[in-house]
Amino acid sequence: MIKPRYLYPNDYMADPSAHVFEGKLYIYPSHDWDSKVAENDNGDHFNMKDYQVFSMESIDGPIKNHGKILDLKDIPWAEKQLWDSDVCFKDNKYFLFFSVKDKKGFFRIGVATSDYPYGPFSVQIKPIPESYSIDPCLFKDGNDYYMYFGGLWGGQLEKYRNNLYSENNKLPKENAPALCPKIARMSDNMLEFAESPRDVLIIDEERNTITQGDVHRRFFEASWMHKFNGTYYFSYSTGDTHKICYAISDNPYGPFIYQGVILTPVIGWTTHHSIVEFKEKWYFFYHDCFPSNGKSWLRSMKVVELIYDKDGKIKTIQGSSEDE
Ligand code: FUB
Repeated sequence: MIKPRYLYPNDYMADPSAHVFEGKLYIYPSHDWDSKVAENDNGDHFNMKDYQVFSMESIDGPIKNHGKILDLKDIPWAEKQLWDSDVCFKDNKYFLFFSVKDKKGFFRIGVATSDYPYGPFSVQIKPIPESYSIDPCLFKDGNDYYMYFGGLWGGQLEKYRNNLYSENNKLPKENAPALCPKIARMSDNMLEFAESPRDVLIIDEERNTITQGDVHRRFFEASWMHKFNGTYYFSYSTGDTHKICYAISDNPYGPFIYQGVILTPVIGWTTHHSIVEFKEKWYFFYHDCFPSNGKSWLRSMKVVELIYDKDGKIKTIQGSSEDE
């Protein structure tokens, strides 16, 4: 079992989305930097402007930085804040999906394509129609590809109902059902949604919907989907309570039954992760702000092994441990 390992001490990288392509681990993080924008609840200080990609041939071997794969200035419709991204492979092409604010200040999800997992990526000139909010996660199931997405507060999800924006929309009351992350099946060419985004419902063991006031279990941001032994595992951040939790289902659309905490709070405000199988073991990629002395906008990516018990329950990982 490997201990938590910082992956790239040379620079600040966050929100690592890890995948196995061509027999190697590829990691697509957000690229943090100190833009001097003041910290606020909207996350304006996460003012990122490019992406780099990394690969590893073994989990404890060297990490290779393949350099910049996309720059904010190359996205004609975007203005600022290149947030979380994800990549998938279909029909001999790699598709990079990313969240960024458009010129009117709305988060949208864009796509860029490449022949190689390490880029360079060519960006589509418009965002995905009907896309909104942040944190795309792409998941292949059989011949279908799905996007999970959404995030509260700075991620703007609470401004939408039935996929429509209104400035008057607010967070639901504490005892009302929590706002749901979204799922949409992707079109054959991966450049559009094949259906309008639907709610991903998270319920408890008694089949009650998790409420908005249940801040230790309700969805905030950072959707991730993986499948283990035929079961769909939806994992996510609880945002202001700083946990990564998970819920399971027998269907990629859910409903998902809440199971527990994968990662306790890390040093730093945000917590964001990905889960991937590599060489018959499972790994959990995440970030924390220990190396930047707690500066929430300067995060460092890490990896640790993910362990299931015999019933498929995930063993909780301690976010801030003594040995750092
Ligand atoms: O990196 C910017 C944002 O911080 C991500 O999109 C969120 O999930 C949070 O990690």
